[in-house]
Amino acid sequence: APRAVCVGEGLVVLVAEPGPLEKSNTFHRTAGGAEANVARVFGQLGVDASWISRVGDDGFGRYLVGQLIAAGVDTSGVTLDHERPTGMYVKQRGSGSGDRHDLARRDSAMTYFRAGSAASALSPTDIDGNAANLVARTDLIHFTGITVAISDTAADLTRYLMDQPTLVSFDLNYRPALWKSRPDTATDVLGEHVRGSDVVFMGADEAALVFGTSDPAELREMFPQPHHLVIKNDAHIVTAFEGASRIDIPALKLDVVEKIGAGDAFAGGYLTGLLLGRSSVERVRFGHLCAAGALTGQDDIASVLPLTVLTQLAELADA
Ligand code: KDG
Repeated sequence: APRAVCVGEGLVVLVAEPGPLEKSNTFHRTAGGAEANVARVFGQLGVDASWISRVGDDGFGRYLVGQLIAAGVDTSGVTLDHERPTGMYVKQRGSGSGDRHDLARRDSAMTYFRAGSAASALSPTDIDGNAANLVARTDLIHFTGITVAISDTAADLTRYLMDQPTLVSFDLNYRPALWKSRPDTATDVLGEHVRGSDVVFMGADEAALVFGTSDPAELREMFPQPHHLVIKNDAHIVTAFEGASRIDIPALKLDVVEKIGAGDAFAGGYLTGLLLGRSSVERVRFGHLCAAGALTGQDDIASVLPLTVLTQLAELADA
């Protein structure tokens, strides 16, 4: 099986019951963190996946590691931090349809409790022992703009990873809340990571915020470096560039329950297709099928991808 290493913070997710947070009495606990989400998708699709991170020596840290293991992910590269806690976020549910005026239909909101977390201490020194072996023999390294943003030492780590002689995958994942103390640096720092990676994912909306355009052709012109550049727009169309060739593929039609994490599921599917040597059309289809699993539940990704998705993936893999 192909090998992949995902590097970044895992977060315990507390999904609030619908309504304003001050009225929420109960929370559903689940697992999140963009790179951990991708690792769990890989694990479920049969990729030999590892997660490199830091977690606190606490119940939430043990829960996260357990969730990754349950999804078939190797966690031997995870460092236990005895000083700092595991990070967390609260998810206030919206359907993700993006309608800001209708409470039930607007995007979900994330509230972070992660400052000073174990994973914010990630640095190049975490790539030692097991983690160094994993990085040395992997086919693919994946991380996101979240890891770039959580601390200066974590950005040192992503720069170190970007220089490794293997396929490097980067998902822009622009989270304005993480750039609040230095908003004017996001464009440069994230742009540097886009240029330094081989496979890049971005949402058209976040590209507009960070790079000033959501137009795929303009983004390609701005970023000719990554061989694979994948842009997802609000009309649910994915534009995938592979070198100079371009395809535009619409997503599956479905009733969206909740959107956070769907991008991670898409990346997991797309990258699995890439690792299996599939065509760009098939890679986007893999991505859409995985995203469909995430979009139809309230968790970041589907814990077990629905049977229909797995069956379709298997058919694609056999084709
Ligand atoms: O892509 C989903 C992530 O945004 C979510 O799991 C939380 O990692 C997270 C973040 O930093 O936003």
